Amino acid sequence: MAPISLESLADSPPSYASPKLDLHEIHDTLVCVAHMAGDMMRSADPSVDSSDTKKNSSDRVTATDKAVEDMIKATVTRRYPDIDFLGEETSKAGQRLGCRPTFVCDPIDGTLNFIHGFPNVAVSLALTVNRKPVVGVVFNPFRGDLFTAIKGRGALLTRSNGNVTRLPVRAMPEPLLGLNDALVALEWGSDRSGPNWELRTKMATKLLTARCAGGAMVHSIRSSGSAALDLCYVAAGSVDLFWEAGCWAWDVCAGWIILEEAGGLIASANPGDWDPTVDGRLYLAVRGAASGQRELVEELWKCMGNEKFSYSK
Ligand code: LIP
Repeated sequence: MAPISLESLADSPPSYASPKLDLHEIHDTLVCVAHMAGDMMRSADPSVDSSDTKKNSSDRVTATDKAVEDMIKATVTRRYPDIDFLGEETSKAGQRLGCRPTFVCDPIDGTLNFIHGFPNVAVSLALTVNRKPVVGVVFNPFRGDLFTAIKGRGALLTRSNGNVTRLPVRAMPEPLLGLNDALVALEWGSDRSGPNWELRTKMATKLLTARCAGGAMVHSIRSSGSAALDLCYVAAGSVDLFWEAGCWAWDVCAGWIILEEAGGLIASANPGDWDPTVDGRLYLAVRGAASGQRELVEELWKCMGNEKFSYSK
């Protein structure tokens, strides 16, 4: 199939007119759009001062978040007018992900990193059908890492030099031996008080604490500031587990299919649920491995005791 050019995306009439979705073509379009978004991010000059706050001082948005989403929405809805669109910056309060084919977009995942110049930032684009992701594209323009997946076709990492690696990076990933041997990703979110915050901080302490003092003594914790990239790092196999609650479908949708296609598993951040939804705001992702995936989930759930996160959807 001929690659899609930027010019054809800007000018072409809608190409989607039947219920049959060409996932490869949609994938190529999303890759193209992700590069356009990356150019906008790289040429922006964001700062803490020029960003706006949303819910509080740690929940921020920039003019670039909005401009990138406007560009993405205009481009994909012109080309695929029959596909719905759900984006972080343009969604209405309470808007739910439906069963119809839907583009799910986070124009800049890692906005705090973006405004501080910390180069762990990505545009995250997915197509969902029946509320499940079937195409995912996560692109970090500052590192040049492009993570992609199509359902049933595996997951790839394309580097800025053009090298393409099938995920996970290790063809034979090591077995998972338990939390004590794991590198764990978790994020802090912007809600910094209340029961969810207490559970998050208590768990961080428990995961890090020595086993002789009642903890799990994980190798360490990483907080990259982008849930989309965290999922990609688990897909790559460079992080063993990602435990996160409170973020939204646009943060996780693309990374979810990339992780699944790399042999990873997603359970709920709350104990007992092996079948979470992309908009359920509760995620526990484990890398691909020949053994130990479910045991690692059970071990983390056990660390939570009787406590659970509680979020409205
Ligand atoms: C952010 C996430 C981050 C999470 C934040 C927020 P944004 O997305 O990716 O990992 O901790 O709560 O949702 O706001 O930068 O698109």
